[in-house]
Amino acid sequence: MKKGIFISFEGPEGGGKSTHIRDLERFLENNGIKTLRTREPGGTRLGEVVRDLLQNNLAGEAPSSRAEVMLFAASRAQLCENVIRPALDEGTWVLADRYADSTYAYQGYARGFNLADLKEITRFATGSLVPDLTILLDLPPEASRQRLAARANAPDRIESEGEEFHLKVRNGFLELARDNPERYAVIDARDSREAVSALIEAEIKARFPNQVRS
Ligand code: Z5A
Repeated sequence: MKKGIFISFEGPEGGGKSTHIRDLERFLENNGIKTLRTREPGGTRLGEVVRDLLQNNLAGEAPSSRAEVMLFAASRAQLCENVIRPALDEGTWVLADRYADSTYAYQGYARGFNLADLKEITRFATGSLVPDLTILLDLPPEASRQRLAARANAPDRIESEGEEFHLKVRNGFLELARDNPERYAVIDARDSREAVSALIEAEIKARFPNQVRS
């Protein structure tokens, strides 16, 4: 039975998901809460191979758009069954660096696949496991590009998509947040790291007052 809390971090690339998950991890651990960080695609041995297939063309050819959907779903299925559910069952809080909403934003709103189909594939892959809270770190494409340009590594296959694609991703996330206001917290990721972390902590305290106090 699920005893832990499941929090996903979503948003355009460079929004600070990894950074703010690390900050939240420290905050929760100071409150005596055990946490586990996951990432997608990846987070299991199988998932990390899928990540290489998706991002670095490990197979020597890019996946077709439909194969891309199924590969993200396969990585998520493995992660849910082998990592996320067992952790939640033992009372650990799971902090996920991307989850199903990324499929809806990237493969749905940006690539154009039908959201109802993607939801059905996700339901099968996850056994209907939905986060308790989704933190959307919202960033306009130009700010995202600037942050990515400051990194040493070359853009991967999906990062290399054009401006229009990334705008659709951002707007897709904002629409998902509007459609699911009880699950989503939207945070302006252009603020400083300290300001964004403080907003996330305030959101967690407000939503889970019995577990988080200080
Ligand atoms: N994808 C998909 O299409 N469908 C799916 O179902 C799933 C994923 C699950 C995974 O990328 C790709 O797969 C992603 C979506 C797609 N592709 N794209 N494009 P990834 O895992 O390799 O990377 P990412 O998720 O796109 O995120 P990232 O590039 O690792 O960025 P981040 O984790 O959000 O940000 P960060 O590394 O914490 O921060 C970036 C920089 O900004 C860094 O220098 C920080 O120091 C700085 N930073 C962070 N926060 C701040 C604030 N608040 N102020 C200033 N600077 C900050």
